[in-house]
Amino acid sequence: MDQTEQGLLCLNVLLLGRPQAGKSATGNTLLGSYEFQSRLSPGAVTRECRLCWKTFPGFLRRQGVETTLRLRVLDTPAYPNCLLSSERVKQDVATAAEKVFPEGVHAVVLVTRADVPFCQDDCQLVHLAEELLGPAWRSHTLLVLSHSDSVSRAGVRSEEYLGLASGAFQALLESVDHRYHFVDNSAAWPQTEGRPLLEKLLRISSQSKYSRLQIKPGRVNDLSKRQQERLTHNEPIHLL
Ligand SMILES: Nc1nc2c(ncn2[C@@H]2O[C@H](COP(=O)(O)OP(=O)(O)OP(=O)(O)O)[C@@H](O)[C@H]2O)c(=O)[nH]1
Ligand SMILES: [Mg+2]
Repeated sequence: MDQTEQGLLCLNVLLLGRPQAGKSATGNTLLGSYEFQSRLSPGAVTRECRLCWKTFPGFLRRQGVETTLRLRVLDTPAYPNCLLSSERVKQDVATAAEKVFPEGVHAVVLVTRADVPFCQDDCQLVHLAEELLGPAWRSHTLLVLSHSDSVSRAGVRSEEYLGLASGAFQALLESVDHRYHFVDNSAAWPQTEGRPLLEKLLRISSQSKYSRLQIKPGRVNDLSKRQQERLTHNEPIHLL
């Protein structure tokens, strides 16, 4: 989070998750509007990284000053991916994150589904985050469980539900200091659903003293430099 300008906070968020986990939908919930393409697919909907941003005037008060939040969210292709190689996804994410967040990433959101059992693909995300950002990713990460509406419909409380999850899931939860958040991306009011999620991410950023994660040197190679040229022509969308 930049502290140089009084009355302004920046939050750079990187979304990661396996296919159809609800990454794009979670990005939309964070932004409070439908910006990223999100739909049911037997393949993968998001094929390229895409940045959207939004400004929230007067989102919070800091030291008595009304403060604007400048949120930037980078949506990414699924990892692992049935259409793109793992190396390609890693390179694409590394290139895009380095380009759109030159000052670094404040918070990582690992998206997984609450309505299906945690699986091996989810575990691979740990390696992806570690490889892209180094070991510090853990203190900047929130595990987001999408499809919380299914859990609510089943009449189970979220803590009770998590207690029933596999050992691998518990290990992941422990590795991010038990930071998790259930989200219903199908909610009629994404702004209302997104607010507590945003507040949690701001807390994570503040707890890590507003430090920022950089893409590990060496992750962006010549191949991805070519991809970067392509990204330059893919103008980000300014929402407000
Ligand atoms: N009911 C419900 N549906 C959700 C939720 N989150 C996502 N979905 C649905 O799940 C499907 C996949 O969501 P996406 O946001 O496209 O998932 P993704 O991870 O971006 O998918 P890929 O880009 O294909 O990897 C869509 O039909 C969403 O509407 C949720 O919290 N509740
Ligand atoms: Mg997507």
